[in-house]
Amino acid sequence: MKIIPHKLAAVVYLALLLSCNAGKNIRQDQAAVSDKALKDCFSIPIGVAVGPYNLKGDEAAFILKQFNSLTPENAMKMGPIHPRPDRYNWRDADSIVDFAQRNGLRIRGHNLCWHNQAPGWFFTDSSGKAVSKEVLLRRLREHIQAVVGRYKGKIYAWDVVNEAISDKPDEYLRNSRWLQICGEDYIAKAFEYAHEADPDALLFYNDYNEISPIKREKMYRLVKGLKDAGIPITGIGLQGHWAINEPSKAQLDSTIGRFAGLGLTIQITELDISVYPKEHDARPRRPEDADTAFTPAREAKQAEVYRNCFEVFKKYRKQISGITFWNVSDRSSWLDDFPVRNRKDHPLLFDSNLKPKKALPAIAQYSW
Ligand code: HAH
Repeated sequence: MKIIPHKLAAVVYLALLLSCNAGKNIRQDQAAVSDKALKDCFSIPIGVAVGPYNLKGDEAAFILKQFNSLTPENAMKMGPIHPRPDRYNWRDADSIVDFAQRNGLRIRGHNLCWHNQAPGWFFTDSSGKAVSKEVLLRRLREHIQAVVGRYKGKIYAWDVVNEAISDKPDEYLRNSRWLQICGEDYIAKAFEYAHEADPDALLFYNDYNEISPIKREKMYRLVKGLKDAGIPITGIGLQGHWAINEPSKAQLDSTIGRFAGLGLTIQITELDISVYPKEHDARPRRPEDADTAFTPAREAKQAEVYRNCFEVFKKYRKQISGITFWNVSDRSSWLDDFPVRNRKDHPLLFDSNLKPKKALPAIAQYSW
């Protein structure tokens, strides 16, 4: 067959045009996924942990675009908000609540009873001796009444008790001042006081390392015990402080699956994925800790862990009623100082310039 040059040119031109257009459509689809705000990818509240410093400048507008729920990272913890018996420090908490209210975001309160960041005065009398169970529970009730009462109707969910379970395999509850003085009653009491102060708020037990089968069973025992005893617990908070090497899909599936049948709602309350293999305790610096670059290999691995998590979250979408990220972007994260001080981490969906990382489209494909 004789090929006529200008006909060949036309065919080549047409083929090129078609393939370019096909490419353009794919690129447009990808852009559509990653341009879409995070909160608009999911039909449940998508939150972020903040301090007042996040609510100004470029981060304020960014938060409003990407998230529709706020958790005060520190401002409502016992120490910061109630530093002395006769003094509440409302300033930071109020500023976060005002920002959320002005802009129509929900608020998850964090937290009402914890062994950490709890001021020493709670547990001691004026001579420094440990107080009685009765005094400690009275102080807890007054504290919860004041904090929950102040934000009644504005905070839709509270982490009532945080991290009460021991990390030691053979120990059930953490050997905290709360446990030492009150026995395990303080946990149920905290829920009762919170319910009394705001009967409409959702009330959560919140903890970490939930993917460990041993800790998970202890959490199950605790929340099931509370529920069966008629204590007003409505949800379980899985913190979700994970890392480049965990969780596997199977680990996460069996974790969420374990809690799914309890008749409690589940929220992922503090999600981040460290680029360093998981370590649970603070430790001194080692030479390899100097290697903090966010390499393409780390980015790809992290995106895969995020992807796996959201694939499993989607499977349990009927049980999961909220997901909160623990900090706004890689500009600043609590993991920059934990478990190793001053080791830069990159655990979030957005980089230090607030630009989406590979993890964002990786999770957006599991929108619901
Ligand atoms: C969380 N603990 C706390 O709930 C939160 O209030 C704080 O701001 C940061 C993290 C997590 C945690 C852990 O994953 C391992 C050891 C201790 C604490």
